[in-house]
Amino acid sequence: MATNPTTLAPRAAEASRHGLDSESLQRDVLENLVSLQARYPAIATPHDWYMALAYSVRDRLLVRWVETVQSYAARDVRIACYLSAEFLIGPQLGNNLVNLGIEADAREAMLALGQDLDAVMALEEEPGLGNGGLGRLAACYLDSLATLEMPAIGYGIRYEFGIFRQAIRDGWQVEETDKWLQKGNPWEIVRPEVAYYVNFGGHTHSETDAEGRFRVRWIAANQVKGVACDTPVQGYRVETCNTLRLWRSEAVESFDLADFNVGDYYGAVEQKVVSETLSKVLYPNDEPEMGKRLRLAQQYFFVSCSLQDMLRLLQQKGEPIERFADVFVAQLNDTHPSIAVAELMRLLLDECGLQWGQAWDITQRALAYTNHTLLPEALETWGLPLFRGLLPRPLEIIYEINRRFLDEVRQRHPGDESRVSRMSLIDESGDRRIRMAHLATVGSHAINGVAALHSTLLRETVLRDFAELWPERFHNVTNGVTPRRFLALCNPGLARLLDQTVGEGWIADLTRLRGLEAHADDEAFQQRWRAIKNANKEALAKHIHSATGVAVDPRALFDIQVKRIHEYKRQHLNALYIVALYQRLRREPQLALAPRCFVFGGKAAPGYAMAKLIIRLINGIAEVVNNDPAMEGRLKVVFFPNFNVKSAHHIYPAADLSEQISTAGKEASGTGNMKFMMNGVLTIGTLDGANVEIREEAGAENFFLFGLHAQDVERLQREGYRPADHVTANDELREALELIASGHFLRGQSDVFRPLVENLTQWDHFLALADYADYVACQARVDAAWQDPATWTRMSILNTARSGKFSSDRAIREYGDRIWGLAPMK
Ligand code: 26V
Repeated sequence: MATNPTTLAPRAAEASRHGLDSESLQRDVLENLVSLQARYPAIATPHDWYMALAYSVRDRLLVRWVETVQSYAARDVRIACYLSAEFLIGPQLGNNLVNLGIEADAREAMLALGQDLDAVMALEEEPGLGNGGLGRLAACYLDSLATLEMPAIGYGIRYEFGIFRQAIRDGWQVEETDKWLQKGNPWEIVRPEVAYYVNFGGHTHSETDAEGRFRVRWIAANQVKGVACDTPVQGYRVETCNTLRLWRSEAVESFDLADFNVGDYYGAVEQKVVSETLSKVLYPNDEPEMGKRLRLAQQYFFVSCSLQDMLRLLQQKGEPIERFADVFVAQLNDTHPSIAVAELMRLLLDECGLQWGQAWDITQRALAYTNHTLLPEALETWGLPLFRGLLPRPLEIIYEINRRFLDEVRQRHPGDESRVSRMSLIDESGDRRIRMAHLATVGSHAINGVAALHSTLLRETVLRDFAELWPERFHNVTNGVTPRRFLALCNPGLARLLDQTVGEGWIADLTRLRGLEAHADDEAFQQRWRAIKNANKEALAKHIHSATGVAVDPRALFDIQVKRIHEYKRQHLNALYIVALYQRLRREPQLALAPRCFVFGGKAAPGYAMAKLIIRLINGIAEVVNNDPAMEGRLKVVFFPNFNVKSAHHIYPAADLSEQISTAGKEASGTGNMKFMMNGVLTIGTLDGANVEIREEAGAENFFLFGLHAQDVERLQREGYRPADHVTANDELREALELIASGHFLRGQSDVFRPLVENLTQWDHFLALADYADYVACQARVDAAWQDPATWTRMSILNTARSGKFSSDRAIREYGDRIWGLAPMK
């Protein structure tokens, strides 16, 4: 029964804020509805109920949060700081309920208030503060750090506009702004008192101080203030609640006033607007940088705020500056925060007055760098004029780091000037540019790739000279994903069956899923397994219908490819196969092929024309196939718009087949592949990224492998690849390409897909045509396996059973042991 909040005594209300039972939750939700939303139940909107529940859950996190923060300040612990320009944390309510262990109580409480928990959770806007895998990885790692009770802080940028929302109009991607903060963010605590100033522009001035030491002052042209916006990160069923601290930029008041006093009111306001623009919008990480000054400013802004915050915490702990690297280790999530090498040096030299040698020792011991891509066009560099204009003092420090580093190289390899220029932090081959991966490598004590194959290739290619110089600094840490969100939360049906079969312990120790192997051939168990998958497919079918208007049959094989749209990920290879299937079925309606529903999802970078064209092609194929009566009950094609964490929750658990078909050597790891595997989805894939390890774990017989190996790809490209040969040799492929070029999938407009077809037949940089025939043959094996439900279900069960390695808990333990010197608390 609902309680009248006005009758609650203050003491009782206080106690209820901590209570984890459904009654105290219910009381608190009602109280928050009145005191925070200013609403009574009768007039409350569904969103009011969401806010009231979110605040009630947050209250329960705060107790643990405050205690965790206090214990880090008081105890002699090393704190891992995860520096990342992106944190794609996804919706918070459901995850916090799971981690606090109060989902059932919350459901009961909301029911008593006349609300359905799932409907309330569906109202949450997700913070899209990341592009894809890299940002989501950072979020999974925060979940594991808290769950393993490891002292950690996530540092990043609080973008006002996250990744754009993708709408599909007339088959094309259209970008819309992401207004995730419009209705307020109940998970965030803004801390105006935790703020730092960051310099930009101007010049430097060197002098000798009273003690005769060389000192540099940076006389900045302007300053921006960074304010801490904190989000609690609750571990799974533990007392630890860590912090995600995101920086929001603000104007510096005193600067405004100075301008105001001399009468330049509009100048002052303009300065304010520029300052506040810094944290406005997330850039796509998969578009070439080229002169994006604001992006560099963002990177320096969040890195400087974070390092200053670490220095302040060090002081609060009463530790001397010499102990910085004993108290903190900062992991650089790709090169986006690699300016930390220069900024930490600057803070230690210019602000703390240390000598170069000591500052460099601290910097190297405190920093570690993770590389997330080998694609040459993706390696970050910044032109010198832009860098100098924005960051004159960090640039001087980079020059000095480079001078000392190249001396070392020359000493080790006398006369080898080509090695020196290959390794230099400055690329002098054209316009001079700073190589951020080299800066991050030189400034770190540990460098790692994100899957075994990727780490090997990293040592052999992009960072070869560095791995030769410092082999002991190179590591592999294969990525992982959190089983809390990507299994327990998003697949409650399967989670229940797992609880009953192997015990609840699997959620914090995913290797326990091995206990499922014993049931893989058990007919009754197989039936329950299939029933859960079917229910998930029915639920996805509803989402697909409401998002696209397409009705799909849950009995069809759900063949799914969701990820950013990229030529190297080869959504067009999948599309080519669908076109070939379509032609086959038209020609031979009796063909004994299992009904399939192909689902695609993913955003294209706004400036990436080819990726946008691939989306248009998929939608064109979908329109033709789905409206052809001959395809009814045989073939369906869906492009699910605006793939994000929230829709991912519905997609992974409902898939039968996971498409991981990138050109071997190009996908550093992939993490969607792991999310599918946990949910009992079979993979069709190349030997790329973590697929290699997924296949090793699952067993080769439970993985559909095709395609060239990384060495073949490299050799083929070196020796001269001729895609046209594959077209001539394969009639089905040739006809598919011709049909696309003819405009058949764009209401007869023959010019639109031409560039795509020409690109494939002339260049095919990612060898889609070279892998085509093998892919098609592999898809035939998929079809055969699907037609035997006992075989398929066994494979599905074994995939889940053997997915333990891909928990982010395992990955974080490895970072803790090998890189941070930091053990889990429990
Ligand atoms: C950036 C660019 C920029 C220029 C155009 C091409 C291009 C392609 C990709 C990227 C992404 C760079 C960093 C990144 O997001 N890497 C992803 O990190 C994931 C987490 O480790 C990993 O699973 C993905 O395989 C990897 O692509």
